[in-house]
Amino acid sequence: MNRALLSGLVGLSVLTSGCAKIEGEAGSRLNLIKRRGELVCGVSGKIPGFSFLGSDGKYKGIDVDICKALAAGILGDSRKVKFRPLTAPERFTALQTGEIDVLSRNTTINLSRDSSGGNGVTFAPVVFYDGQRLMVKKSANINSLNDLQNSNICVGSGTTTEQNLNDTFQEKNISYTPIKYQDIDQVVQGYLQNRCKAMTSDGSQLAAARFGFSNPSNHIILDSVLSKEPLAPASRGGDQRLSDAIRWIIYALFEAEEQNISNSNIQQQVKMARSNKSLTSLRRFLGVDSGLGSKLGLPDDFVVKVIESTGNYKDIYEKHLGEKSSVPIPRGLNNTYLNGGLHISPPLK
Ligand SMILES: N[C@@H](CCC(=O)N[C@@H](CS)C(=O)NCC(=O)O)C(=O)O
Repeated sequence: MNRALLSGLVGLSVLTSGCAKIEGEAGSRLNLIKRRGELVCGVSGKIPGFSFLGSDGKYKGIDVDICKALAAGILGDSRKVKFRPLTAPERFTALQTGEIDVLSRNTTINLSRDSSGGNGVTFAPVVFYDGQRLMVKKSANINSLNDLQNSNICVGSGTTTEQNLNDTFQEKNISYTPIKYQDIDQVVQGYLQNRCKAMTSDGSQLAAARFGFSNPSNHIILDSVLSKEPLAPASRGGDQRLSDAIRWIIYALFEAEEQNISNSNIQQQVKMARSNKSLTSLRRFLGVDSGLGSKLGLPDDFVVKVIESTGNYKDIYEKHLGEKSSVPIPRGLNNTYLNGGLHISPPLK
């Protein structure tokens, strides 16, 4: 091959690989979200404490605040988010077709959903550790799963709940009939109208549903936990730029709790970091010294924007599921690892 042609080809291949990288970045949905100036987040909208459409027309809950934190981190403004209510069977299609950018909807990570041979989505860190349980009427005198022999059980379709129910009851040789519904409201109605002896879902959803009943104390949630339900946001598979940004914004919520940086002291922390050069890791975390944000395609002060708007993970939890909230759920596994829970962030370095 002649030398000029060869060097031309080498030059072209360098160019092509350079271009491919740039194209990869440009092709990320992260850039689309930035150009659009809005994040589209899929939520349930029917679970108090997680995502619930209030009478003021606004969505509230921890799943909603995760969306707001993502909008603050990516776009610098937590108000730049649009919510799409989705049922369980609709949620993955909405992600795959690009109708939503992020799914933040009490969704369990499992192998089938995460793998490219399954739903081909990428999960973010777990934001709520849950487990499947069953709720029954006190008057029914049911104390254990065995008491549910030959019963109808109300369950949502297209959920892990459906499969776990089958696995557990088959293993224990308890025969039952699943009565399937599209969403939690229908599951609740089926149960309250006595079409089923029990309803089953993630423990958090049962607790949230029970708070809405006229006589919550007439219903008990059985002790048995049928499964692990680690709930996490998700984005479409194969878009590392977007999934990295989502992952590290969520980690920042855990890290800020660990460092006691909350929405009530974030401005003081920024001031302190700016005025003291020796606070190197704080300066890095808060973007006073640049570097971390740009690696993710985010502004260097993305952590500040997030904490200013939603607070850290504890702030979010207390607001929606804390003792004084309308759906109090003890933190348990959803505490920081420093307090015996499972939430931990790798170093933001
Ligand atoms: N975490 C489970 C179940 C979540 C779920 O969507 N449950 C059903 C009821 S069993 C539901 O519709 N929940 C209320 C909602 O999300 O609107 C999953 O990811 O499959």
